[in-house]
Amino acid sequence: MAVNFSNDPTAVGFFAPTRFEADVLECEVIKGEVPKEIDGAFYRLGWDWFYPPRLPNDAGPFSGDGYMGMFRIRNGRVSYRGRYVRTPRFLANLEAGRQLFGVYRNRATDDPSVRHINRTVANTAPFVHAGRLFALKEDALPVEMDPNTLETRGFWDFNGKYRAQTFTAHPKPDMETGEMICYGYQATGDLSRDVFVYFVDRNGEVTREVRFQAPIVSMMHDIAITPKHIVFNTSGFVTNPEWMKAGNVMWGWDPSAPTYVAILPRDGEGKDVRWFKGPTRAAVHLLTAETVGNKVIVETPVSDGNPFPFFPQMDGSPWNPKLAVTTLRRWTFDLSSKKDTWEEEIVFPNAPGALPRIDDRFYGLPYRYGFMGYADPSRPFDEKRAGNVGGRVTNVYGRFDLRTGRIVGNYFVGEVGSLQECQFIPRSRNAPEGDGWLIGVASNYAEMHSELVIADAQRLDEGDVARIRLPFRLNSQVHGWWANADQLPLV
Ligand code: V55
Ligand code: FE
Repeated sequence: MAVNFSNDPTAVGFFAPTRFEADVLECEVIKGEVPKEIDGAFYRLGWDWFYPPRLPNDAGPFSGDGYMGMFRIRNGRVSYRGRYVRTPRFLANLEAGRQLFGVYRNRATDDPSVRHINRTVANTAPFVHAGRLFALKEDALPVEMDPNTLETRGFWDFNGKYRAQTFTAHPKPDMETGEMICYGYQATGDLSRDVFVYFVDRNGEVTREVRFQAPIVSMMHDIAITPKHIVFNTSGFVTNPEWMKAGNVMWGWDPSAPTYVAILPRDGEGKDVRWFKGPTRAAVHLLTAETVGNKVIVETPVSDGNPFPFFPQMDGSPWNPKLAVTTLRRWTFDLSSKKDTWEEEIVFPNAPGALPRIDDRFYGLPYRYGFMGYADPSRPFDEKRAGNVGGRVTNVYGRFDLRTGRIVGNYFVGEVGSLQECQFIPRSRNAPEGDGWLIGVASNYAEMHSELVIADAQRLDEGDVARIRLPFRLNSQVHGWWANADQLPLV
């Protein structure tokens, strides 16, 4: 059976699979100069379907094969490498010459011959801790990859001390202690309400486990940490056995599902979790959080409805693009109050973005700045030349001052481009918060190739300091991670 994507309506333009692996020993710098101080690697993980989906109702961007890219930056020079993650699923498909796995997180839709094989695509977020590089997806354990060759090393279970069956795509590093705080939800199997939380020290040893149960089975994609607390949240993405039996992707959007937020004291046990309950929301990615006195304050992009059209509305209602729009909001939880509700305030009403970042050195610390790509309508946008993408795309990276509620500068990619998630590179180890560069990949629709852009995070309005041209189109990124050369054994 020949490989043929012509029946896959999502395999078009910049979203078409690339289906090749690449090494560019030195990339072309088409503008400016790559700062000599930068020494490290920008990893980017996303999807690239190697064989077409098995079933038409799959969640395309969330189910495609994991593909890791790496920009190694040193001495003003940049190299690029891209590799598929060699998951058990990828290898089983390669052996068969076709897609054996069915829809997103629903094993019953797989070919019976692979029901015993781990079905993760490891396509969501790169992460670096204790000198190791991981490709993460929240339905499985971390897949370790060689940080230089991007060879797949296999699942990592922390020497048997990590007991959950799943591992989040968004662990949090605590830069003060060198710890990693991570968790798995549906920890004891599909549709379980178990959440297992792990504290892993700077050497990669599990030091503590906390177990609790969520009130519902819902996507719990990200967490936020403060020096005192860990915040977990559910959303309108829910599931149930009947929904799964009908052959659906795991998540459906329930427009009536409440949002539950768990606050776990960092030194507490499962019984110390305090649950709050609020209206239907999707806060998929949390910017970060702070504990101020008796209050926990979380800052996060939020939508009131379903942000992902490939997860169907459970009640059969049409997907509402207006309710998918995010605004950056502040959620305040008062631990001294007996109420189980929280205050919600919209801080940035006009900057719809979904992939917020901070200066990574400030996870678990008081912070002031956020960085996020969003659609800025005041910038020119060549709708026609941007081709099939349609509508407003992410065209700027903004610097968000959470103290004043102002966007203090934004970087514009140009009128025929769009931007993927940015990462922050500190100028030096002890530079003040937000002093450094933003790095990210841009899609150039006019020439159908990708570019790597680097902008000064304190002077975003001045444009990029360097622009690197790839001689091809990169696969679609979900998330990235920046690792300084002192965090990994890089060559
Ligand atoms: C997200 C992405 C995923 C996933 C669950 O961005 C949540 C949120 C790319 O896969 O499986
Ligand atoms: Fe994510």
